[in-house]
Amino acid sequence: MNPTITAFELSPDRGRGLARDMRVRWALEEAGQRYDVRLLSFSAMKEPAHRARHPFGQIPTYEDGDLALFESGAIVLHIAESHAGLLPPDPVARARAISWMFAALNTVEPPILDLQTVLFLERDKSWFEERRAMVKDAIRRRLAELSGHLRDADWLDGGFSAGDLLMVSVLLRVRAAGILDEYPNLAAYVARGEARPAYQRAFAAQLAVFTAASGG
Ligand code: GTB
Repeated sequence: MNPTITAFELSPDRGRGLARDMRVRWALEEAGQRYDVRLLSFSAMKEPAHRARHPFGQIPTYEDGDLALFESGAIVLHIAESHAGLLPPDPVARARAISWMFAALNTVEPPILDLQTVLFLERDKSWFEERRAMVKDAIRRRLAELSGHLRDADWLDGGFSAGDLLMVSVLLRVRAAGILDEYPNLAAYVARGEARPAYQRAFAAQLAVFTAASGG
């Protein structure tokens, strides 16, 4: 039996890989693990059947036999721990790769999420321009630090790991705002992630869902 993940039936990003099922799909593709997908509408996500899997009524989830997981980071960590290729075998290198997973989700992603909130929910506020500038500066501070760490390396800490998978996924969410291109090494890092065959397969799979649901 393949594991089953959940994803948007009709993703608001029109299948451009920004919803968080993409990280899980990418990890599964890197691991060479086939998977099934249960597509959910926004209302189905809030039904008891889905809340039994996800207390907050969101996607993605992951089910494999008796195991049911939610939170994209926890799901990617589980996949990385149960397959070769996403975490180094050496315990020290492995712990460092896991640090990068948390850094992506807890340190780099929060200001990026703040910008989405400002752009989608706060445009009508009198303080919109000021708040947008503050949040963009907060993102720039983090990206400058990350850029300084990466320098001209291909990946954050040795070979490609689940830490890179999550960091690239997070950085992709800020590209449309034009900020990523201010840091050429980070833009190149993201492009390296996107060029991986596993990323390409995951992207094609979630785009196909949107294309089918929207009638092509
Ligand atoms: N911390 C959780 C995780 O990492 O798994 C957050 C999960 C989450 O935010 N899920 C979102 C969701 O289910 C989808 S990914 N939202 C529905 C709801 O809360 O009712 C967030 C997302 C949505 C849309 C875009 N987009 O259109 O670009 C990008 C990301």
